[in-house]
Amino acid sequence: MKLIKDRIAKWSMVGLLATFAATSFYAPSASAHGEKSQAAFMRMRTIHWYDLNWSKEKVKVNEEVEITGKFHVFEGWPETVAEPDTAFLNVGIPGPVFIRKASYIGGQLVPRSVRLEIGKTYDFKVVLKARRPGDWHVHTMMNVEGGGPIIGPGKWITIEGSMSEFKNPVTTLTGQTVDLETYNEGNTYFWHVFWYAIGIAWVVYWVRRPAFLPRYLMVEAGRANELISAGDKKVAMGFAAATILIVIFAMSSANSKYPITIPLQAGTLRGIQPIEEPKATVAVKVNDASYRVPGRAMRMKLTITNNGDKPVRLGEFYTASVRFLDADVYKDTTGYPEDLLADDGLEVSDNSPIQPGETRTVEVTASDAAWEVYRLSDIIYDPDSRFAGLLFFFDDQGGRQIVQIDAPLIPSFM
Ligand SMILES: [Cu+2]
Repeated sequence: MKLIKDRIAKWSMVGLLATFAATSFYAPSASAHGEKSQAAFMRMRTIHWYDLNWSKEKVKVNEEVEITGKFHVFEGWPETVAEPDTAFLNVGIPGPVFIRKASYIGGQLVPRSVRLEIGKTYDFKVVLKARRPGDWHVHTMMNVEGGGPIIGPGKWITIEGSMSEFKNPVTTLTGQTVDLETYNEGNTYFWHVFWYAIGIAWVVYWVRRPAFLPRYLMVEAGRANELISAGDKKVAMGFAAATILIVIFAMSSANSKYPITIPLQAGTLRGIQPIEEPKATVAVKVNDASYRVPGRAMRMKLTITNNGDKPVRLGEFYTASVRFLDADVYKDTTGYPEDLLADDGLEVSDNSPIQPGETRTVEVTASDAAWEVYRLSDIIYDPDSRFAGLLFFFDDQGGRQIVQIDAPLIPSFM
């Protein structure tokens, strides 16, 4: 019996060690940072990011990268996400590996929160300046007050160089140029150390004498007054007076060194200009849409009517950052993140040009590993099985039409 116990103990120890070893060697490189775990239907039905462009994939410290693109605030915004009355255009990076030099929506600088309108499309630009060397997965994202972070597609950008070279100069309206990376650092240190030292000095003054037991007994014996001498009272007054004097003197000297200061600038920006995408002359009706469980594809039956004057073909279906393209019609040249781009993931039963005036019903299949990797397949766990996305149609002259679709998405198990 004892032998068996020993064996169990020994093997559990071995198992424990093996687990430790395995977990310490297992270091997956995270390629998505938060969005995968969010509800699939929310990612499909909140903000549609498109026409994204990254000016560079590799930069040196102090160099700038510009991310531009458009986003559409989906009409069927989910109930559980507060409307984007107060939203903030952010970037999703692990701390300030880049700093944000500027960000714009509709050409307006947006350092503060903005009010976005449901159903509208906006263009944006974010200018980042490289700070910390490494490979970083950079997302554009929108923070919605009462709703949470809405994460756009992430792209890997490499920064080379050394962080010690990083500079962040800014010229104030008082005419001096400072480096925000280090500005006021010494001053902050000085005052914190100074006051901390005074606090310590006060404590040390008292604990030179026995601190606890003898004092406790004296108080118990009703002789508390003898614990504080006249000299102690003078020292206490000295500390109190010095503290008040130093605060007043330091404050007035700070005021004379920095005579012009302003309060923090804040407040939501209203009246952000949306863009007008030309009204699509293609009309699409989603007859039904489904996805296999388990599986990596969704299928939909679309009735497409071309009301324009040029023949068009379906080139792309976008949903939740994932782009499914029909390689015969359209190729991406923007360097869209590989794991989100299905170069030839869109299959249309008949994708010959749809002539002006023609109506055609087609079976469309969007399939790619991304459907599973980015857990859009997890819509099976969502309380609202509806999807939304954008369809991009192209005519033979390179003209593009964007049609938004939105319909229930029904699972099929057999
Ligand atoms: Cu990421």
